[in-house]
Amino acid sequence: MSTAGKVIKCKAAVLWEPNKPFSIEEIEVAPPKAKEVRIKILATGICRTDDHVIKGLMASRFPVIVGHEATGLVESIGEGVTTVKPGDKVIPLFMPQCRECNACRNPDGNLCIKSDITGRGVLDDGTTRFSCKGKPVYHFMNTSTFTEYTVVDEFAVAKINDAAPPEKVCLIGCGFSTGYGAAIKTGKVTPGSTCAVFGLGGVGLSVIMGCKSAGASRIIGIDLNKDKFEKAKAVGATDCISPKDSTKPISEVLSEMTGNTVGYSFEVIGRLDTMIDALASCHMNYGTSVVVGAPPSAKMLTYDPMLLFTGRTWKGCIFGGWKSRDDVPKIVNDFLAKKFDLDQLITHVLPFKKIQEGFELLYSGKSIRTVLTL
Ligand code: COD
Ligand code: ZN
Repeated sequence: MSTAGKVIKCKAAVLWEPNKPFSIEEIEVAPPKAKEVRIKILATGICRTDDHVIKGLMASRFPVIVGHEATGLVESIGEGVTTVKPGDKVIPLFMPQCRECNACRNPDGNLCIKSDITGRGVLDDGTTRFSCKGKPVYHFMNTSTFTEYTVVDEFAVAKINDAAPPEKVCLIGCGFSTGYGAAIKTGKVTPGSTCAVFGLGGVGLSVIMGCKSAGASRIIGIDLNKDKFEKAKAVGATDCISPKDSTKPISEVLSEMTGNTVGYSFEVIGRLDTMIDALASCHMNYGTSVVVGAPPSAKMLTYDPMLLFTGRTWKGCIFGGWKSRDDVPKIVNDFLAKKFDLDQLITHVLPFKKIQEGFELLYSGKSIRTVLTL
């Protein structure tokens, strides 16, 4: 029996207030209105940003359904939707692409004006499609994927190849693309170049995969935790070093190791000191340094402007700089063409009801990515 046009009752992980565990509830999901899409979620990854909402570090209205890295199937569409149809395999997009704002119209832009970075928690028409126990439940970053069904605006969903395995390509919705794009799209790493990647978590590993795929001949991973080195080498790092192993500044260590040839450096930790270290580590004249890690909010940094005066380029990116609706389907096809491997990033797969266990794995540092299947 078709569910189109009807309210769907299903299970969702609801956060009623900050600093409380998820509560698996029966919720009601209203049908999609005009230019909206209702999606049955198949698999969803756990990202640190979801935890920022739990901890109250990121603005959000409560109760809320978080989760923003997923694969699903279109269940039904609202009036006027033309880019997806029921049955399509899709990835919801926390960074939308409306194709009309200045960032969308600029060939180099991707920070769409429709992205919900301020935590409005509603769809484009200003209302929510979720309710629980008679109360409205808010959306999260245009996506809300910790639920069996969600509703998104058409500008925040991309149709992907039907052959894509949902429990793997969900990572293309956030973590993987953020790192991979930082190297390929934002840094524009060139063949034969030398790259330095600061921070070897899941996003740093994805940066390494991007550098490798762009043809870098030397990729140096930097992390305080040497347990991270094995996997970094497995995904393409040629060398790994710990800043603790030398009394010299890390930029000097890298310069000596490479004969002063680091063309590209990436900060994938989210710390002010390592942002400066990464900048100083790329070549003083032709080097490019990319800030991937989200900086701590309301913190300023001081740096020697000579670092830039000599010619370096310092840039940052969100979602790797990709234009989400255009690029996500292509990245999925590149995965299917075996241009990179996502298995190295997925350390745990759990049923959706074990979501709390998935977050415990994140806190303990035991997981790179946990994927929940529905
Ligand atoms: N020097 C060297 N290594 C360090 C240091 C240091 N001073 N401090 C920590 N590290 C290492 C840790 O040992 C760890 O291995 C690594 O840095 C960080 O890895 P994780 O596993 O904590 O984190 P990731 O890879 O999952 O993500 C890290 C980011 C900073 C990239 C992430 O939190 C982030 O800010 N993402 C970008 C923001 C964004 O695009 N948001 C949009 C939606 S998510
Ligand atoms: Zn994320």
